[in-house]
Amino acid sequence: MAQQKISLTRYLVEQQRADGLIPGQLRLLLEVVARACKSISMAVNKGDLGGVLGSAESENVQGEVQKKLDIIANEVLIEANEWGGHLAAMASEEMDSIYVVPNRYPQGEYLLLFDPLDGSSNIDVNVSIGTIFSVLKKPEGHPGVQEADFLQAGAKQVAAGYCIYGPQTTLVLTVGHGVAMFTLDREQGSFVLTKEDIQIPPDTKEFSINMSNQRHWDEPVKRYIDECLAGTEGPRGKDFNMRWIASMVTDVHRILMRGGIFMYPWDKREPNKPGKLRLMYEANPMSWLVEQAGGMATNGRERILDLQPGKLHERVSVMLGSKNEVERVTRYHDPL
Ligand code: AHM
Ligand code: MG
Repeated sequence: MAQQKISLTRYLVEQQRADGLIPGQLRLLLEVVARACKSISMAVNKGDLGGVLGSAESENVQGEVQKKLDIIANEVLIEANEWGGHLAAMASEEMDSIYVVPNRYPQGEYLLLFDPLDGSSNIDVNVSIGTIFSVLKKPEGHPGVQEADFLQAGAKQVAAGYCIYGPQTTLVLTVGHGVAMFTLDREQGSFVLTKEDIQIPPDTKEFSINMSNQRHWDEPVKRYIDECLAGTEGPRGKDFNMRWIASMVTDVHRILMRGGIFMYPWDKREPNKPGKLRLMYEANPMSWLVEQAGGMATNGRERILDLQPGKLHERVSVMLGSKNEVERVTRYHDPL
């Protein structure tokens, strides 16, 4: 790292100048999202002292009980983003339908999607959680904005990232030119560039999956994990380690930092549901970040970023991380 600290603002301005990749409106959007993440980070840090822990006694559209912090984070992101003129609408894992920017504010050309607080089950036990976000452009050709405008494949994203609230608060971002990481300097109140051009090693000896679901998996996933578990005696000829934080955002962050494979596959308990994780708020932004870092992301059969969403809250099976491992488990899904 150079001696001089590079703030998120400076990084974005320099990217904008260098290749025009970040139009002014998008830069504003990303700065506003980062500011919202700072506020969420402060709420998370306060914990019990801020009265923010525990359940809110409400359910989201997916029938999951919402935590107070899920709702707080959702409100912070909406309030921060609705007035700047850069957005047409937002969609969130915690809201039934899209939130159109109110008429009293100018309408922008971007659409913002987010999982305001990923890893909700970890909130009350002081384990790292985070915000995941994805940015799309509103399709042209019609006035106003509707839910169908959001139903774009992940390959159409113009920015994606996440912010982790852990021992450090870190923001990880791509605008299609590699992956950069920023760490929140709490004294200065600004995000400082701490890693650029993050690369996921193609091979790994670490997998991340909820092993308690093993008996429900499909054969290809069972085979892949069985072979990892067989260690030096098995076909892989090496020992594997396992990590499962149960916050996708943090499990994927570990993979971006040191490699590994993360999987949340389809399972037999709910045969008609394609998976647990959400395509538009979790899988798409994480898949783009992983691909931008030289990794791979599939649903076992197809590239996640090529999937055409049929609805806003669509779910998907997810396998992502070190390229050679994701390639392998995807190959195991091929019909003979
Ligand atoms: P959330 O968005 O409600 O927090 O749910 C998604 C989370 C992911 O972060 C994580 O990978 C998974 O659910 C954990 O699932 P499990 O409870 O099976 O460990
Ligand atoms: Mg989530």
